[in-house]
Amino acid sequence: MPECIELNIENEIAELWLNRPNALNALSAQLVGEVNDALAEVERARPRVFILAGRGERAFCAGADIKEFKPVATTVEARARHYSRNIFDRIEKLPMPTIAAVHGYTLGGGLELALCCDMRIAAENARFGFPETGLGTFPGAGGTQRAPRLIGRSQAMWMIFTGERLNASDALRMGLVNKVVSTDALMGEVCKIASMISANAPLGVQYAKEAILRGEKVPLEEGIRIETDLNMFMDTTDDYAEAARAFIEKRKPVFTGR
Ligand code: CO8
Repeated sequence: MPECIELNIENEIAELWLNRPNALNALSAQLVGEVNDALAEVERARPRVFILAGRGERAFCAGADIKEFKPVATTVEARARHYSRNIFDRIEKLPMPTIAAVHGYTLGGGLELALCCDMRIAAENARFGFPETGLGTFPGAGGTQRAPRLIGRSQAMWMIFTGERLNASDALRMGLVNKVVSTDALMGEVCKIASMISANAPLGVQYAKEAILRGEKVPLEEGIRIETDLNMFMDTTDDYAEAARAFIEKRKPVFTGR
């Protein structure tokens, strides 16, 4: 049984909870290992939506476990350590929509985890920052790449160079999060969004995500070709026909994911 996380998959919605509230959900080696195992389970179960959240009142995640920090002698050892942390890329590559439900401290590797998700919904008490440069390093789990792509180079540089913490309304203004809700309402809001997504055609949602992610890496013209190819496939699906039938019959469509 995992000790540092919880994974619940119900009604095709997966909730992965970081669960070390006494350490503000810091990313210990054990927690990272358990997240890796949980992601394998999510990849196998293929839920419609994946939610990442943190237990306890004070933090989504306060970043790497500083108590486990150990300098290494060579970059060869450092490289081995980096590859053991592939949870970041793995979350980004999940085929279903992913939502980070963030509250309290969301720092360093915790913010980098949230940046791997497709959407971020924040509680009013959320506080965001990259403290790494004050710890003798810099964000190395995607922060220097994903933050500028999301909020722009200059804002990301400001956050990374200064380590200053943003509150939830600053984060919303910058586009770091999609929405801010009261702290008590956080999980209710995230579950509502997850239900809205899972009421839509599964293949429509999945291929939309694929088109967006693949399109980001190529020039617009090629992106349009990717979109067209995936979109033409949609026209052949049962759910496309079902949606038109349901519209004419004035009822809600029943999607099967085929
Ligand atoms: N690592 C380990 N333990 C932590 C961490 C952490 N990052 N953050 C908090 N804790 C522990 C504290 O040690 C304390 O434990 P204890 O009660 O046993 O002393 C408990 O959580 C509560 O914390 P505080 O008493 O410090 O609470 P405060 O309200 O005084 O302060 C802060 C809250 C401001 C969040 C403070 O705890 C803090 O500054 N924490 C460190 C935040 C930080 O610098 N994080 C970035 C680390 S670098 C990073 O994330 C790089 C990511 C690389 C990728 C990693 C992949 C695995």
